[in-house]
Amino acid sequence: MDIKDIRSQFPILDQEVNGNPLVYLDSAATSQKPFQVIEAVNKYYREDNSNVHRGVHTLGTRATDAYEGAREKVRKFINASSIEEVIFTRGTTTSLNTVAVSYARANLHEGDEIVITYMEHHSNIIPWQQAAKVTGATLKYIPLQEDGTISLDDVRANITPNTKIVAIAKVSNVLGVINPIKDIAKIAHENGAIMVVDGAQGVPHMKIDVQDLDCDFLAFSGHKMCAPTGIGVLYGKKHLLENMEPVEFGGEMIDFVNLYDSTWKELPWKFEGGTPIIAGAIGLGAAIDFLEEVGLDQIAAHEHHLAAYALEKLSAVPGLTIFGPKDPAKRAGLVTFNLNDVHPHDVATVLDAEGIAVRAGHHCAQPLMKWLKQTATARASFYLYNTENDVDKLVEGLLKTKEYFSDVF
Ligand code: 7TS
Repeated sequence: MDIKDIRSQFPILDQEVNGNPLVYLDSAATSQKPFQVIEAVNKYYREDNSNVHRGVHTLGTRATDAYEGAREKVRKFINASSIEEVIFTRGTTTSLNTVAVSYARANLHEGDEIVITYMEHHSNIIPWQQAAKVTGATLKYIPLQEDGTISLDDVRANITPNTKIVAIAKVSNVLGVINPIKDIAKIAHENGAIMVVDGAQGVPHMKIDVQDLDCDFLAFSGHKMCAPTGIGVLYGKKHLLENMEPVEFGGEMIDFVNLYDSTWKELPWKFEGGTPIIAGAIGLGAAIDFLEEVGLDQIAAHEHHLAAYALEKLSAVPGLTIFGPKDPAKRAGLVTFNLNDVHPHDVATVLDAEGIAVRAGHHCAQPLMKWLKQTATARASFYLYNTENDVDKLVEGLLKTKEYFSDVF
């Protein structure tokens, strides 16, 4: 599929915002959805809507087949060994909290360590803070190098035989840094720790193979990979999940319920209490089909090209500071910046008047903002439907912003 074909699949892109063609540069917050996904969700509600795993009636069977079919698509997409290892959740945040509550609280004790980095999203910080408070474990941060990357020497220095959990993002949502998860997982395992990967910004953009990475848990969100909001995935190694207690109890997840105790269904359903996110999972399955049709390698190469192009073009904007590595080889498809002392919310507002959507704020990464010595930043993030023209428009928009706020230059 060439870029024109890809763009034609996303109806939302074909519109004007404030009198200008929409330039959507906020896919790291949430991606747009192609026809294939919209139609799959539409078809489910129009033709197959029913609860799953219970009815013997035809609609119930269709809904169950579609829901479980989506699980198999996810399994194949991340190369999990079995569907028992693929749990549907609400998203990355819920997936990480599930590990922090069910695994960490049961397995950590005083003197144990949880190791994360300064570049983590709040969803990969706060669950560990809470687990540390409850268990008496210590939360440790791997420092960042000057360009925002982490070095394996620092990883080795911070992971010790006391470390029980290492939890790191595949890709930073602010710096765009791609972390060497396979190497970090090896160091974690050599020390007897498990490796938890926040895949929110990684899984949508590059081929992730859980067996190759040898990660123990992987969390990601459907809405950042062309699927609806409200659906996500927790991958976990079977032997770990088998020994974990569910965090939500009720319908769907039980085997037998007695007056004073109950037993759980087998994996993965013991972690899916209540009526699941059926339409969301079906939408995620359709999104995976779409991404695979385009090809994850093509998507990664396209975004990598756009990031390199953006770094080059943006460096010509006077007064613009770009955060994260200058070397495009170390980056995924997003660029975070500030324009002199103009507040990023003002930058985003002027860009919006030009039809350009970027995110401004702390990006749910306040410890990283502190490290960057910024209160907030602006961020342009790319996906498979973005073009060099989008980057050119961003540069034009920033030059206009600069004119508008000429008193701070
Ligand atoms: N981890 C990372 C690295 C993220 O970028 C995000 C969301 C999350 C976890 C949480 O994902 P959720 O789907 O559970 O909310 N990041 C962003 C962002 O950068 N802008 O808006 C949401």
